[in-house]
Amino acid sequence: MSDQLTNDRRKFVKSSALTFGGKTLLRQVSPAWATPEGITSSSQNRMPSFRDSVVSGDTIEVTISEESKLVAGSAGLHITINGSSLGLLMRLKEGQHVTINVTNNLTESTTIHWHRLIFPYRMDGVLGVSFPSIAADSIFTHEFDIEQNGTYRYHSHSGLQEHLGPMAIEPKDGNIGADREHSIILSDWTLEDYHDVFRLLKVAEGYYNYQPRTIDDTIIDIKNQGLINTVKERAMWSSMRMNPRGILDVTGATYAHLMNGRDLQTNWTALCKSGESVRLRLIDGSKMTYFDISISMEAEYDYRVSQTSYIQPRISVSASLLESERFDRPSGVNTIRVGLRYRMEVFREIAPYVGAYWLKALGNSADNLCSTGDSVHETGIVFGARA
Ligand SMILES: [Cu+2]
Repeated sequence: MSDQLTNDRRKFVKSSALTFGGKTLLRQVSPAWATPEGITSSSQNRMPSFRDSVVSGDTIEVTISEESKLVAGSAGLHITINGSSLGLLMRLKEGQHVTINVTNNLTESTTIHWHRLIFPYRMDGVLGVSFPSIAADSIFTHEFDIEQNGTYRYHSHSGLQEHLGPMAIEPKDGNIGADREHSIILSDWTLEDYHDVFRLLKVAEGYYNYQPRTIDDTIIDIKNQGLINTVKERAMWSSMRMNPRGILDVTGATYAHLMNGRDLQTNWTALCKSGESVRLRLIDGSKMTYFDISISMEAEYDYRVSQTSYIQPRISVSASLLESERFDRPSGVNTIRVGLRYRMEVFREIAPYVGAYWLKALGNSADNLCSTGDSVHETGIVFGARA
């Protein structure tokens, strides 16, 4: 994201225009609400580029249909909400009363469950618990008071249906505490029919697990913790009839992992201006994936030493945002990297640089490196050209 950061307004507009160009080609992949610009206090009321994908107000119309969509380079059938498989971005306000009319255009019944919202249970679409389902070709009206604020999602609670969408609820005073905000849905998507996936798992639970332990791992474990401990540990897992590497039944063997509907090749980008405060609304909309989120921040300063050359001290910090003790990943700072570069602006467009850096791993990242016998420090030389 930091490469996109610039305080040059012209560049900002230019890069947005380029992304818009790309978006026309990939319209089907990413929902219209996931613009690189996000939502700012000034765009909030106009919302020009979002078309109808960002909705607010007291009455919201939702239509559920089935359409062919392009995801991760392949077309497949998706259940969509108002034309998008990642739904509408509903921007609501704490204290308001909202009416949401859900029209089911599918040939089967569906539901919409408002995840973690506090309201009368009969309004919540949890099939068979609080709700009978919305039959094909019919409309259900959800009506409730909004009693909380924050980031939420809504999703189907019927069979293996996968449609979902984001919901951002502003506090009563309308202050979201940032100049700009981006909603980010992380999800997983397979081209296989979910009923096939389900059947294959019933036939062989490790069907999508391509990384079970091998004899090599046993040899490494014996080296690291001794024969007795290795045997004890293996016995513990087998007494539980579990595979220590089988935490997720469905893996990247069939899933494409998506950020706002885009895969690694088409990559979602967020733009911000220098000096802005930014709020990220992160939503795990996956069926079966834990996402490890980390963020890296860079700061640099230019000291001019002559007409054409600069010395540039820089620091970058990378930190995990999500804590997942189960996987030994506490949140916090993972690495700190400090460096110094020397840059020559010989040509107007391109400035070659050379520099050195020193990196230190901290916390859990350092522990992981220690356990494999690697160093927690790293030094290196960098060179390149700044365009
Ligand atoms: Cu839920």
